[in-house]
Amino acid sequence: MFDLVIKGGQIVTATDTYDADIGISDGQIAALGRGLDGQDTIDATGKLVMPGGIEAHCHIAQESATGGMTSDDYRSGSISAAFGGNSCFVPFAAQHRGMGVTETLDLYDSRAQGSSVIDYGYHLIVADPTEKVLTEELPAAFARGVTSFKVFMTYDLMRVDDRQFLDILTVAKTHGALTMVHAENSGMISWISDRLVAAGHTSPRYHAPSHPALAESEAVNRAISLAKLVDAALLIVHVSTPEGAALISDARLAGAKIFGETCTQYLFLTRDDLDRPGMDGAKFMCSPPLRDVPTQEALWRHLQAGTFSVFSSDHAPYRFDESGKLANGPDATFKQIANGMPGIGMRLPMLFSEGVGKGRITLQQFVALSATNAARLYGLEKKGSIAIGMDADIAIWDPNETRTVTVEDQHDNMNYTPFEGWQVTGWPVTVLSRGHRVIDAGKLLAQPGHGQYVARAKTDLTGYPGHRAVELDPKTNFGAEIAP
Ligand code: DUC
Ligand code: ZN
Ligand code: ZN
Repeated sequence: MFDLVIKGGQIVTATDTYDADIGISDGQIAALGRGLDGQDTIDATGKLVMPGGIEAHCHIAQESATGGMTSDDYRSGSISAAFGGNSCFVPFAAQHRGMGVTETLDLYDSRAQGSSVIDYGYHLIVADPTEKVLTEELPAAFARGVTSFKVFMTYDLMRVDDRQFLDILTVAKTHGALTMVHAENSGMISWISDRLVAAGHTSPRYHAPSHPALAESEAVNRAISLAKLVDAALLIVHVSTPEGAALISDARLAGAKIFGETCTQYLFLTRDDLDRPGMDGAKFMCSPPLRDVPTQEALWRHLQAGTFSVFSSDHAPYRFDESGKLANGPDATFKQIANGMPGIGMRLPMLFSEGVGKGRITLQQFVALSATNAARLYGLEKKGSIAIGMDADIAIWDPNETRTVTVEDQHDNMNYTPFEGWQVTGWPVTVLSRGHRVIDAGKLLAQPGHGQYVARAKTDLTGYPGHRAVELDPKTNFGAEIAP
């Protein structure tokens, strides 16, 4: 007799589709079979039973370097994620200059503990790689289960230079952590932005030309080169251009430990959305910016071909009012408007409807992109699949439910969704976290605090031969041991 049995559904994993019941005890999957009985039962007849989504790129209770706070905290952000089919998420914990890493993680612990309805971890943003950070605090973060570190190549208050980037890659490599990078060329962006503003081109639509595709591809190429120099693992986040994606694909083909991520908005929105009347374009400002339809098609090809291991929302919620997008007034220039848009609740319904529903990806690819790949890459050892011994983090989808997207359906703290009015088919109707119903039939059933911190393991790099620069290899550099 199990605590809970999910009966009659079609189970989908990253490799298989099969009919079976799932027996759950003590929050874990205890059996897969037929005719299982439990103290409690969920009838999943006609439904798809999949691993709960893992949202691996979102900004929750995070202040920017200039002080603006995201509108979602761990309560509202996790609730919105859960309504969108997720049972785990990994937001960022952002170090700002002058802050320690341990202090940063303690701060985010205080924001997350007792608030989240789903399990969570953090990626650490490193903006101030002092000697203490490199030698003491990053290893301590890793030991605490924070096994991924993000760096920025742009934003004056956040970015690291190439040498600092190499230091972080090297420490990450030593411990088995994964470095993540926001890859855009800072000088190109500030040079164009200043010229646009000086010429009076200040409205939100000029955010697109201020962040040219070349700024992304130059930085992606440089980031990959730095990672290859020290043979470290690197994930390029929120890739928005075919050129950036092709660089990642080439590096992967060459065996380098390079990974890529793209996001919902780059597949479904374009720079024309930035050109909406008045300040409405501000709702669609994110960095890198939205591109065009040919770019969307190229990014779909890369998603299908496996260039992108992860597909994320990059939920960075700033309300369309003076608390968020309009904090610098109704006439702010595009340079003064917060970058980011919400989407944690729409990542999976959009990918399911437009991906699986329109024959662009298989159900298996959907599961891989929604949960399994992120679990493996980010060391969430008990999550991301339906197998005996895994956490019972499960999303049950009605593949036929059709909805028109509204902001009310997002259950976040936002006053808009960039996907308003889209028709989607396929909806997560029940979401379980460690066997506990978080969402069922449109209702929130978990309390804030149900979600627990998950210490993550290191990335499995099996199958990546890597790349040893001859200049760093003692066999070919006259015996100099200068990097691990
Ligand atoms: N980078 C992100 O990852 N999200 C929002 C804005 C940004 O620059
Ligand atoms: Zn970024
Ligand atoms: Zn982001």
